[in-house]
Amino acid sequence: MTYLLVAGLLCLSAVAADAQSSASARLLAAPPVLENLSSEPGVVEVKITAAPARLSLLPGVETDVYAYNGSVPGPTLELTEGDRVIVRFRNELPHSTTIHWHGVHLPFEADGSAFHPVAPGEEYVYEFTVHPGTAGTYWYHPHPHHHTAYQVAMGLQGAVIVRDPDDPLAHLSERILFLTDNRFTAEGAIDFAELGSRQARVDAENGREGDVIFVNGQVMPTLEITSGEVQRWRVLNASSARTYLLSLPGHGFLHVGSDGGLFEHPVRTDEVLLAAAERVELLVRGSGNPGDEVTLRSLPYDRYLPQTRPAEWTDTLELLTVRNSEESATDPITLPTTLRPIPALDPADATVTRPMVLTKNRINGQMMDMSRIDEVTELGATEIWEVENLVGMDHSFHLHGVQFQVLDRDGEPEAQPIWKDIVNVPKRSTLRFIVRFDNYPGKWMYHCHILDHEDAGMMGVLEVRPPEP
Ligand SMILES: [Cu+2]
Repeated sequence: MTYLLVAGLLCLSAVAADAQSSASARLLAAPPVLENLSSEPGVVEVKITAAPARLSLLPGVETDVYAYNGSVPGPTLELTEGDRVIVRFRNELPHSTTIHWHGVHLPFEADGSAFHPVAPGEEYVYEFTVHPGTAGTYWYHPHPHHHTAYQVAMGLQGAVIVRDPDDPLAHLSERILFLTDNRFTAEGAIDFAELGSRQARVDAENGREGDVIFVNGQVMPTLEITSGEVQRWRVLNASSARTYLLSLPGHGFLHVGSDGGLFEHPVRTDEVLLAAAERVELLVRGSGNPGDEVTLRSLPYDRYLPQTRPAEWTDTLELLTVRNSEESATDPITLPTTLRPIPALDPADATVTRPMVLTKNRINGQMMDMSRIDEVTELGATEIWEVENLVGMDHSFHLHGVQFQVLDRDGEPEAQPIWKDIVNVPKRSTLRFIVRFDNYPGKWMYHCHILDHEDAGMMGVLEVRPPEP
């Protein structure tokens, strides 16, 4: 058994190495964009079908996948603040599924959580209006009870971009970097650990990580930049569990946005941590001579328990080649120092501090029960949530339907208010965020976004009730 496992691992690495070496400087391509079927101004109407497909994820190999409209990753939903959105969804999978609009502020019935499953062969219409002030980078993925990790690994995920009509960075050229990882058998099938195997136990503990890293579905593509040009990168971590510590040697980043859109003030940094489901907006300036190349990397980051920490965790992963184009240098661009005002939510307005204690597959000692309401609040309430990770590995915390502002981490105040919907809570640490439950009553899930943990029950339900008459 041990021998077979070892042989299996060797095969996996060979597949990964193959994918890397045959990538040979393919230019980065953005995922397709969903076609707007409405001609009415301010209305975006799209059709999405989830169905089995056979696609070439790795060069020269066909793989059975699940795909949104036949592509992995799925097509990008492009929206503008104020848009009325109608998504006509059809489930042609052999399982129940949903589409969850991760981070988008919308009605409970449109959230696509496990409370609204769509059976095989059925259709569901998601309808919502995009709130002003919510321009940012979001994504969509399935959220069926207990089966999210499997369906995401099979290929179901896509980007959502919400634009501000007065975007202060609209003049910059933009790239989506949609990060996923996956694992394949020697035959090129998506590889899931055998039930009861050591790998299955490692996946359950760490969350399933893959040894092939994709950017927009491509392995190690090349992105071109002109010397002096400033590009805006929207980086989405759509991986089930993997955390990336992004670095672009010799360049650095101007970090301008997070899950819920732009910061008030840009932050210069050399490294950006991106846990599963988080998004960042980064500005990158081209420098050097035509043909110069530099690699976007993910540096080692220890989010693991010592018992299941992968031997390769100290490896630096290569994600993307950034190559200076042959075009002549562009004139330097000046960037605004204030991107937009972000009013800080006031802790004095909070009516309650809600403890959220994270342990293995549990929140506040409980595993998810769809028939239980764990927390109750009133529409319009402002609350502080204190998320404490008691264990020796990082977990994340995602709250559906709203954006929140982190107040402090282990007592250390945040430098500026930032809109987020998912936050990494490092091992044995505590962070507090402040949130206001505006507009939408309903049952909102909160959970760890390591998908295997979510599926195993690391999730709870907050009911937001209309005020008593
Ligand atoms: Cu977790």
